[in-house]
Amino acid sequence: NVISTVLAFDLGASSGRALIGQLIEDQGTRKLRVEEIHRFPNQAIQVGKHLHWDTLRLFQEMKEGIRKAFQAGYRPETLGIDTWGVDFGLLDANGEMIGNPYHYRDPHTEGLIEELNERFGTERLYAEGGLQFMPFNTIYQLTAMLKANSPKLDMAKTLLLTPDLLAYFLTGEKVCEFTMATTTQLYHPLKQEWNTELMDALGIPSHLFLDPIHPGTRVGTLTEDIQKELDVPAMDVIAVGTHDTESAIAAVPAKSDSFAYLVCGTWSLLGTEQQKPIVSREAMELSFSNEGGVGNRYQLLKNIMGLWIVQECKRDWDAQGKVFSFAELAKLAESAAGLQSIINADDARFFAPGDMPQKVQSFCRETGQPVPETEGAIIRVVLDSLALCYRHELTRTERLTGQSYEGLHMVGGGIQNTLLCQLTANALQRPVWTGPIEGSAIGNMTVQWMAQGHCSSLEEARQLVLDSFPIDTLHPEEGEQSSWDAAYERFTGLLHAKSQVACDAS
Ligand code: ADP
Ligand code: LRH
Repeated sequence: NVISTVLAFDLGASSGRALIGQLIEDQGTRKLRVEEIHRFPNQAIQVGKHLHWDTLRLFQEMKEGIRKAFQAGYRPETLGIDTWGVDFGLLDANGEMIGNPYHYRDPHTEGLIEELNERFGTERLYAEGGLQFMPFNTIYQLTAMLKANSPKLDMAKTLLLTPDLLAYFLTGEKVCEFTMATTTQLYHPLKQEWNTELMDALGIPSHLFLDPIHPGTRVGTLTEDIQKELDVPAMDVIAVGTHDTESAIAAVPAKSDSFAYLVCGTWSLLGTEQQKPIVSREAMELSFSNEGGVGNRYQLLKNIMGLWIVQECKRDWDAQGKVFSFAELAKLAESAAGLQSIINADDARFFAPGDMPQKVQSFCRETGQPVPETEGAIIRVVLDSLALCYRHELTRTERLTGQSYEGLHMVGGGIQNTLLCQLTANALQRPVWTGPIEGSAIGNMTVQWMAQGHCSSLEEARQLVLDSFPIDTLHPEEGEQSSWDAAYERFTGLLHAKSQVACDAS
């Protein structure tokens, strides 16, 4: 017995997908059923000196997803969109998009963290933005445009963050959803309002920003043109936790309200849920973010470079005709010797696209470690190092919250790399619980059910996920503790020797 059918679009930095979700009642118990309808690649496109998203292609693929959902016989009641954070499009006075949105890896923000810290003070920027200083935060992207005298900003009437922009293309309605707003570093997490004073000081036009709405708010209905084009009926678009990380955290099947998670995809986001932001000096020094989440929570988390490094190695080898799937790369890494060399995955060099295998090798060479030569050995270095980084950040999370976490919940596409999950359990010396893979899409769906009145709280939504999907438990392998402890010592030794993309204030 299907209670409700919804459509979720989850657009990550490496791929986008459309999933149908059904809330089902079976002999008194409610469960969730999910089916992937459409999947499409997402790629950065270099044009001249800039790196862009192909936003119109993504929109076209979303329309294809809607068409396919109806063709498959589904009649979704509502639709929700979540995407990666920080990026945006600008609209002119006629409501048309000005140019192509920049990709967050565009190098135009280089040096701006340091410049703004010097101008306004690191403490002030952290206290008023609550975010890890990442070069791509919206504040730096807009500052880069100002410094380049971009005429786009003079023309712009409205700034829409990516999921709001795509929702606008579907409905014609302009909104700004809260979880995305908190990734800009221009939203004051304690005052819960836009930081117009800082915008004025920077010269960023504050009239571009709309008042945030919260997850679960209706945006509007598919325009009549789109209904006609796709031959589908009217359907409401709901603003979910439109930042993909927040949707994924909403789907973490935690049983208690104190838990640690790792959202594992292009990025690794490791942290814990809080009722209030923590913008203490220590949080600043440990370089943690406070991102607005579903249910008015704050996510105290760390951005870790993540499987981006693996994606970029794969892209490099693909181009040379050495084509491996992610599963094959994980197999090769499994056969390679473990804990040989260690990298600091958050070293700034790994942030930019290109030459990734060589970057891993040169890090090892520069730090006097054995240089991995084969594909398997290179990936193994990356996965071992990520696992050590997770241990480091979990320890720091505990320091900040004063809590201790029994284990780590892992969600997202990256958990298909079971080697990484096992290495994480070994590095942490604690259990790791994996699932669901499509965390963001599922959190997107459950917020739609909250909006429809079928689900009353985040806790109920998480219970629904727990009842609906298999969760695997990985225990640390026996006899591994001392080698991981020794490797962790080596890892922490490496950390402060190198520049970090996260610009640790410590
Ligand atoms: P995003 O949403 O950021 O685009 P995903 O959550 O889809 O990313 O995760 C993509 C990552 O998951 C890839 O970079 C890859 O490393 C990993 N991955 C996906 N499928 C597999 C697989 N079958 N085996 C191992 N790793 C995989
Ligand atoms: C993960 C993510 C992360 C952001 C980054 C830009 O997809 O949304 O939370 O920091 O992309």
